[in-house]
Amino acid sequence: MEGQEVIIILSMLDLPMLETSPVIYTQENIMKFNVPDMSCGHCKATIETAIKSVDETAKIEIDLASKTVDITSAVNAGDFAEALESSGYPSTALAG
Ligand SMILES: [Cu+2]
Repeated sequence: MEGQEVIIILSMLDLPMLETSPVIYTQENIMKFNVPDMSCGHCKATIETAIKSVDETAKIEIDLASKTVDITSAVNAGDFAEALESSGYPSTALAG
């Protein structure tokens, strides 16, 4: 009797989690950063490596002329900003 009750309670808890977790964790956002110290292809490679260390599947677009980095990922912008900073490239988040 007690064992059956535990199984019923667990299955009630599991169902909503299975339905909601894919929605929460696969939501991707496009984040824009200004990286003022980025000036050449070597900087670009270092920045790409830093971003990939946070999210291997992130989509990255780097424009050296405007010193902007666009990242498409489900990971928070703050995590990328931290990785950029620790690889020597402080950044500012840009709107849109
Ligand atoms: Cu450089």
